[in-house]
Amino acid sequence: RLLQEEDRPSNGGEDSESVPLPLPSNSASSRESRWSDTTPYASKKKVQCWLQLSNGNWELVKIITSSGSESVVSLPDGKVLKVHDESLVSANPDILDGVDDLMQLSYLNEPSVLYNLQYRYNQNMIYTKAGPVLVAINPFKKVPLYGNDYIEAYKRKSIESPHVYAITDTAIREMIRDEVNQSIIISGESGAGKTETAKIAMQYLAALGGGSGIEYEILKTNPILEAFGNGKTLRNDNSSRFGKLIEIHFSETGKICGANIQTFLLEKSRVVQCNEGERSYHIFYQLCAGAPPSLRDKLNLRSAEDYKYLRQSNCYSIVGVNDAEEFRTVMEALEVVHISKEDQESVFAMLAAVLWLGNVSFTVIDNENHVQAVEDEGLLSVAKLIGCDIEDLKLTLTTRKMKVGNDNIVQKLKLSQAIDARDALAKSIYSCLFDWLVEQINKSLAVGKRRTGRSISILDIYGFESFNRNSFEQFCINYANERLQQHFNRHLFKLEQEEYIQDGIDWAKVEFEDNQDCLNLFEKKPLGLLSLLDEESTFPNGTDLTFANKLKQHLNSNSCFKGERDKAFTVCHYAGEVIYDTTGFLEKNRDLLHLDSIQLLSSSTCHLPQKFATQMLTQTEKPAVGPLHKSGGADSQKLSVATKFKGQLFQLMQRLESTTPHFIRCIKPNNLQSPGLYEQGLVLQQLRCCGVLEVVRISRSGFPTRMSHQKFARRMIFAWF
Ligand code: AD9
Ligand code: MG
Repeated sequence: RLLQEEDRPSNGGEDSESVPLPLPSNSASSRESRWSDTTPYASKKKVQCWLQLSNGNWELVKIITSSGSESVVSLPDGKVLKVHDESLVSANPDILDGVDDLMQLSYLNEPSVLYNLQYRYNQNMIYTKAGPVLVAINPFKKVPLYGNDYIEAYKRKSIESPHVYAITDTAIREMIRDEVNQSIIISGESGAGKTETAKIAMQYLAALGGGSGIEYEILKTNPILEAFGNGKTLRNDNSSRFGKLIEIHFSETGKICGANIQTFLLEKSRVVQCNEGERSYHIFYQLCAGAPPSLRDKLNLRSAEDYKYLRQSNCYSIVGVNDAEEFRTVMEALEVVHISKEDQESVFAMLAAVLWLGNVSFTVIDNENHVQAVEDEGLLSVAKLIGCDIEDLKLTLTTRKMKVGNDNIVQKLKLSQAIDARDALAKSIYSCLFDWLVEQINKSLAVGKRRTGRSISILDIYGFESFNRNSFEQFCINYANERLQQHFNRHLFKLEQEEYIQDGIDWAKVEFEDNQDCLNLFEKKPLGLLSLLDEESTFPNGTDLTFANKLKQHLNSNSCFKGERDKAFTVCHYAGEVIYDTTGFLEKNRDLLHLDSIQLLSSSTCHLPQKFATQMLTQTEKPAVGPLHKSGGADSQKLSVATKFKGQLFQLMQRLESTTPHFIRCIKPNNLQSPGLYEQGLVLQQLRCCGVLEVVRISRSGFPTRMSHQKFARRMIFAWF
């Protein structure tokens, strides 16, 4: 009957539902030779195969007959098709369904890997090993895999199933055994689950290395940093807007004795502006919703809807999140990390000052668009909360002191300049507050004098992002991800294979997508994205448009770069192409704050603004990068944001290089943040761009352990005694 059906043209190969669709960049046959063993399909005589349908998904089909280069196959729904053997990919026997480690698959190809991950995912087994890498697929729901019973089981090794706990356990053991610092490096796109994974790893470390009580403090840093450094984006309701490396130190007996947190480039612009449907930092909404009455009075606090900075994106709440409750959690956590009640109040005052700053408005006073600040509730509240004189505040927001020759002159600001000055002050206060908080936390977690040399660092940075409109923030975030991807490549492809070749082992090299070209596009001097950005930022007449034109002029020959219309350009990242709109790039890169504003803060009667002023001044002593430097302006001068960030990333990579890395790759199964939805195409794209399949291939043909003779001898002795 099936064969008869096959003869009918309407159900034949032209059926639009099921025409095999090779993906444009990578045909099924080339994929087969890249990732599977190279035996031609026909000689395998498999009964089960994968066939790609026109929607891109793979379907398991049964071969009925084969002749020449064509086969007749039946689909699960009973349909029968005649297809070219080229469009068939070997499937694994049922016995291999849902294996723990992709290395165990007999046929290693894209559909088999996708199927294996999906098979497990459907049963809440969100973790799978890909050789040395742990793949974690975001369940977008609570899965019963965590808590003390599981921790205990992984500690005792009574469960073998891949897990963050298992990889963290390995890190602890290797740290103790080899006396080498370890790192757990978590990567993946925005919303893939990095921050959650980092917390799960910390939970395991705290359980195993706990005892002194400091582990409790370490865990409590999470709600604080998330409140102040995370916000809702279109990709993720709890998106990290900063990068974080937490280094947890252990004593000789394997107990946690302290920790240190380093953060990277907080997205300041979110404080004053965010897209429709997104939110600013959680803490603002938490404060507005959860502050107790006495605090509300002190801060003259209103509801979130009353603040312009929070109103503009038209989004105040997050489904399933109670901001008031979260606020109590944050207050408790601040207590745990020893931030005094007084300091806490100062922190909240700074937050309220930022919110009220957004409500400060100006009136135009002449036909040159010069302005004066409106003396309303907003302005009065800011002056009170910052602890400064209201007249000083008005002057700071509407004028600029300048030195021309030997004379000090006062220049009036135009409306747009005054708004910029106001927003710059709000952003600076917030980012200083964030840095100050991290500093306080670090004091509380300090390791003490006895540094042990035994540590486990967990890296959780903002994931790769691509929106309809991408600005300077995405530019920096994606650059950081490019660097991280290189670290991944270096350890899993380059070093591994180089070692085999060096040792004279007969080794067929596995090719991988090297992202060096893209990194060069960013970092090359003088003609790279970062250098050109800095150069343009120092020109008094530089604009976003002149910057975009320079890029097009100098970088068009680079294969990772494409000039776009108007002020835009495209970068071909390892994770996909992103179009950047250069609007605001120069200003954000310069990140200037008028000296007047710093002086205003230092004149404050409160201790936090004074500290912030000092903090801002210490950042301004670096070589000048700013257009006003040349005109002798009295503005702060400092390293550009991009250059500083680049330096931080280099340092980070250096630090990680001195550790034994453990990689976790988080995968987002759908873009809707919804449970149970596994979109093959989306998963595949993430697996491809980070080279998960190549890693498996190398590990499968490679060697499980490598050790110097000395180390081997030491291990033997270790084992004997
Ligand atoms: V970003 O780059 O910071 O924008 P992340 O950090 O990769 O991103 P995050 O950890 O914040 O993503 O995860 C997004 C959401 O997925 C979380 O808020 C949870 O709702 C959900 N998630 C992630 N991992 C798990 C998990 N193991 N169990 C349950 C999870 N839910
Ligand atoms: Mg995150």
